[in-house]
Amino acid sequence: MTISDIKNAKIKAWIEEIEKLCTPDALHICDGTKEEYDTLMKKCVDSGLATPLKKKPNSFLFRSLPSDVARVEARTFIASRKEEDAGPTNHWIDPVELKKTMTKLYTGCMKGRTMYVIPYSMGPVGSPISKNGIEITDSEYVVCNMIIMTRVGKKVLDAIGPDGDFVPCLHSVGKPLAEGESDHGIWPCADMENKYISQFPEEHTIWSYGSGYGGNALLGKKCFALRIATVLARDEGWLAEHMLILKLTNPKGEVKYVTGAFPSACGKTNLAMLIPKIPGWKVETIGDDIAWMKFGSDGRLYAINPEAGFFGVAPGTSEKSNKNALEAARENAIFTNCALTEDGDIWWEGIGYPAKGDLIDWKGIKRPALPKDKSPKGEEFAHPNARFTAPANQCPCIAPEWEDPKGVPISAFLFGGRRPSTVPLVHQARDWNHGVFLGSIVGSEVTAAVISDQVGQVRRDPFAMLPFCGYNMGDYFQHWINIGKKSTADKLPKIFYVNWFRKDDDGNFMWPGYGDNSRVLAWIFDRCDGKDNAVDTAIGYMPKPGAINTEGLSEQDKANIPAITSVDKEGWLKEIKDIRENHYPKFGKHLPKELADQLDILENNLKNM
Ligand code: TSX
Ligand code: MN
Repeated sequence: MTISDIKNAKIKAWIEEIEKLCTPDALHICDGTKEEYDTLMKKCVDSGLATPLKKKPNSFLFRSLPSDVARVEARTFIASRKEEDAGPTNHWIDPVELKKTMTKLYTGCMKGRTMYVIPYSMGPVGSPISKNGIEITDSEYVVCNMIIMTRVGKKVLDAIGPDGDFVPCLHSVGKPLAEGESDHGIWPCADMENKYISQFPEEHTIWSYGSGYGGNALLGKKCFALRIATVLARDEGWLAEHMLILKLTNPKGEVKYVTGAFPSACGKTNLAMLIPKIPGWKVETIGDDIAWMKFGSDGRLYAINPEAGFFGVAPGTSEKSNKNALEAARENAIFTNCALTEDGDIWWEGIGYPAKGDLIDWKGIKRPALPKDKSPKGEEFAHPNARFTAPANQCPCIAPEWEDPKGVPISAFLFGGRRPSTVPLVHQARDWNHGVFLGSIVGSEVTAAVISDQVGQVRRDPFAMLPFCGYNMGDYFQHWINIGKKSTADKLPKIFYVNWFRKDDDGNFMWPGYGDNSRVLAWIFDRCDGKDNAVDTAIGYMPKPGAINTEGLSEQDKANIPAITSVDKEGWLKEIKDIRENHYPKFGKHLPKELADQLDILENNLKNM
């Protein structure tokens, strides 16, 4: 395509404006075809940025710089006119000041590079729940990832039409090249203090500069489908959530769809692709990261996965933890910051087998492999945030209807976190507002996987949205309360809190997790049918003794069930104190009264038990 194929005056004017500002050597309008993907990937291989993998057809390994390996929350900004609208959990910045600063950075920033224009759709093209974006970038890596992760091409320009809406997303790696200079195989990016991942919620616009990695650079994902989409969802009465989407089928062939929000390091992608342990049950994937949900005319919420691929954390992914993800990334995949084996395959810690011979680590250094699949902290061969990018339709357990433009009707929302104590295996909210309360208190134990002085403490991550809400999180809670008033209890999803991570006094996990979580999903499924499988407790509905299917569980796992399905009164009273003193006060007058009430109700229930 060329610029003359662009009939939408607003898009054309914007491209020309950015071209004038960034002064690239060339302009390329992306059509998302295989030929385009292959050409751009070859450019990456020729410039030394990508390595073709002999053992994985049409797959490539990239190594970033050590200074550009993850989302940078400290450089992520919500540029609303008023600071209060960004709220207590976001980094606010004045939009006028920010535009001045970033315009300076963008001036001439694409010298020596090609400016790519990526028309993309979040969600099936033409679905009433989908939205369109246009990303301008100077990174071939970004274009190739966007082709896997979203729907790219002329069909999107056609869907936007001559005067339709789109979210403008501007991205540059922030490394202009001098005359005749090339990257020489070095990942281009800017210094930390010049990185900006900026959302303009009032203008529905994204400006990103200085990072080429993941959510900082693939602007359809966290920046659009979450931060900007939460703002659109608030204004238009729907939900944009950091949730996986599952299809469950029981032995009778009945189907239900559930979505679930989990903080990082809880195994959300593993849950999305789970292989059930109970006979006759089937679990399929609709999405592993983001759900957009709108009310249908029947008063039910319908969800789409706005993405078309998986951008998953590689380390820890094995035949045992997630066979389906490995399968999805068998070919046509991009690997970032994984280790490279002598025979031209990738390797990472927790892949399930030791590597042989020498490995090239994520920093490009050749080192002898260890005789195990773990490495000491700081000496990993694959970066702990190394990624695979894989097309969703290559996942063996992808549900046939994953691209249905209507979306799938949702019966349940799951919330979860990594909680070694207090929070039981599963409990169900008594009503919508109680469920919103559970979402608002989501938290996860800080694991040793991140460098933090908070290891072992609970870090609150309400709705697993802490870094992804484009406006005041207190107002976001209120939006959730309001959504519950738009339908009736029989049609709204039932809300559950799950915890796969309870530990005993010796620090051993008390629940086998992984495929055995299907036992909990089955209980939830039956709850949604109103089956008499629960008891009413101080914290909500919990499994009746014997209601969790234990067929095939070990005796030890069976013996643990009473302890992880009972109410820990003292633990919950401590939890309430922490919420009252440390969590809810952050939101000030933006905290919905309904949530303060829920806290009082819970405290009363516990004191009366
Ligand atoms: O992803 C996980 N899930 C969800 C799976 C569908 N993980 C990995 C978390 C890090 C990303 C889990 N880890 C889960 C889980 O349900 N549970 C646990 C804790 C656990 C770890 C090991 C064992 C049992 C529980 N047992 C053995 O290794 C034998
Ligand atoms: Mn995510």
